[in-house]
Amino acid sequence: MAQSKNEGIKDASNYLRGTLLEGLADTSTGALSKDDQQLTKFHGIYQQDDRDLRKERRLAKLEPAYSFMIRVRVPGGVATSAQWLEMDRLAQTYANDALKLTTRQAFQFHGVIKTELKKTIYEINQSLLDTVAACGDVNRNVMCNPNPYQSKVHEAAQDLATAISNHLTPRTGAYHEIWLDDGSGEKVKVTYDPPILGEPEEGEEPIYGKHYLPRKFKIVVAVPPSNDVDIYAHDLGYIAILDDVGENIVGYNVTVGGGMGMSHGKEETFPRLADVMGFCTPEQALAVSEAVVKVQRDNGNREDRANARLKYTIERMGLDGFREECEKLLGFKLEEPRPFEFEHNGDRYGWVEDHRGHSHFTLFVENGRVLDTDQYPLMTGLREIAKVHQGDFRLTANQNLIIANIAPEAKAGITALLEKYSMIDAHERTALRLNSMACVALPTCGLALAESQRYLPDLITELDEVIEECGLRHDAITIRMTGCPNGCARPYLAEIGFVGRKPNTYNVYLGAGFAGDRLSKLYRKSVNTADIKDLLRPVITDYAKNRNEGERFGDFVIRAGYVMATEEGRDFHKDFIDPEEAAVSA
Ligand code: SRM
Ligand code: SF4
Repeated sequence: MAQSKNEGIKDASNYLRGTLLEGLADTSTGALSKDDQQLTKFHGIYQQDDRDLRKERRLAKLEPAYSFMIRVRVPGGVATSAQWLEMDRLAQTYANDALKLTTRQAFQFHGVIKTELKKTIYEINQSLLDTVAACGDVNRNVMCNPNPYQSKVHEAAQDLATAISNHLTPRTGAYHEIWLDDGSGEKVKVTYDPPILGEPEEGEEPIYGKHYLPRKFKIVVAVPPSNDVDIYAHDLGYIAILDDVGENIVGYNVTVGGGMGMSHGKEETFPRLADVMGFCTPEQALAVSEAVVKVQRDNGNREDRANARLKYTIERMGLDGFREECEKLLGFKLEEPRPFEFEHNGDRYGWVEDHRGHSHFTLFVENGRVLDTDQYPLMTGLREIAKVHQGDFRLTANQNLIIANIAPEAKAGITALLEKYSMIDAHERTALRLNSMACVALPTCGLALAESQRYLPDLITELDEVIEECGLRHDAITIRMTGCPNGCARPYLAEIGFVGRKPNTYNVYLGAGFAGDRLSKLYRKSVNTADIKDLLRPVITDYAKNRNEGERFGDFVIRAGYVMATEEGRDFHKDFIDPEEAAVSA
């Protein structure tokens, strides 16, 4: 099989330059060339068009309403108040007056037009955030639990996330040349601290080489018992192992080969949970990230992008074979993994105080959408807080926001603003809604088959009736929706998952682990939105009546026989209990 088209585009791009400068200068269209659209992803930019307007524009013989989505990297999700204010300003100035907090602790702007793209990227960088490698076949934003109240341990985990992010950032000068050129002609300095393993690749990219990775790559650092970052969904993960007193990180269990994406009807594609590969010390952790990236670089499938993620490389090489290749590069062996336990993958809302007396407020932001409405001026409220807040903001992997590190003397002022803008009780909702997540989908996502963030809130309102009837208001059940099977809101790790098939039609999945440690299973195919509530009512009612003490919804639906447990990603599509076949054989 020939190399995939994207490999040719990377090869010809001169380290991600392509014809981007020419394309940006062309004012005859709001779009970029097809090949350049692939390259902009490495710069954190996606060309999109407003799908709500497609038909109208076609009829009017106009080109689609092109604009760009920009993703801003925020390692570990930590942003200063100044950075928040700047993101807010850019959203009002160049984007669609809204900020999206993503499922990977990043900011997204939607609706930036081509002629404003360069200015926007330049101004993002002025705020000391950037967009390079927010997308593309490289390591993306590195995630970390945003739990500042565990300060010492968390600080070390956060430092590792930042160090990995820096170490694996592409070194091409293209980003600076295209977006940050201030006319000085200054070259970007290439440094690696610690130095890279083995011989550097030729050219401008000592780690990635000219062809970068075969596919996207995602890394996370997690501190148990919180798995709010969904470590098992990542290509590479670090599980912090603490000393006996729980105050220091003695090392990390290393996980590899997680991922969510699949395609409907293609059983050779499947979500997969990461495996625990070994244990490394904090000093070895950075080198491990480089080794894993390089083994994937050299062994990942470059012919078929649907089979190119690390999860498929590991399926092919086997975990032991993959580990051996990493160890060859590292020059040492990984130790046996240490025991650990995760308890949940959701967020905890409201106030928490740390040992220094600093307070942290976790704010429920439904589906990560920060915008003003007549009823709820959330964006204005957060702007007012950012103007006075001396601590920081932390984006969670569940699309929520922590207003973190509030000194005792500042708490009353922040509380007053939270009250004034109705944020203080944003989490006075059912636990179902508080544990919900939806991807962007329509109208911007070019891959969406159905609605997601514009629909899930309404569906939850319907399901809340059942939840209240059953007395489950305070019982957390994770519920997630995506507009297609790519899995951007990690729906296969939710106890109830909806995955779009076509407008108003979803596959329904049940039975994932509450701690994000077991994949779900298909419960019903192609359910119309009008039927979802009636489909789930008996299952939720059964759970309320017949669950064991402390039993989670995801465990119950397996025990009660609604779905079989998914033990391995490669078995994700097996054991679907087809209701029609079951009815015939009964
Ligand atoms: Fe995603 C593609 C949005 C997290 C798996 N994702 C896309 C694109 C860029 C569509 C495209 O390629 O044209 C979406 C842009 C929509 C828009 O208008 O904004 C998109 N993904 C998102 C975000 C914004 C969803 C959200 O509502 O928060 C998340 C941004 C994360 C970030 O800050 O970097 C987002 N995407 C994820 C996750 C979750 C995660 O990483 O924890 C996954 C599943 C995990 C994984 O990677 O396996 C995910 N996105 C995908 C895939 C399928 C990858 C695969 O291996 O098959 C695609 C499509 C692709 O890559 O071909 C995709
Ligand atoms: Fe788009 Fe699909 Fe990702 Fe949702 S899951 S944002 S519809 S690619």
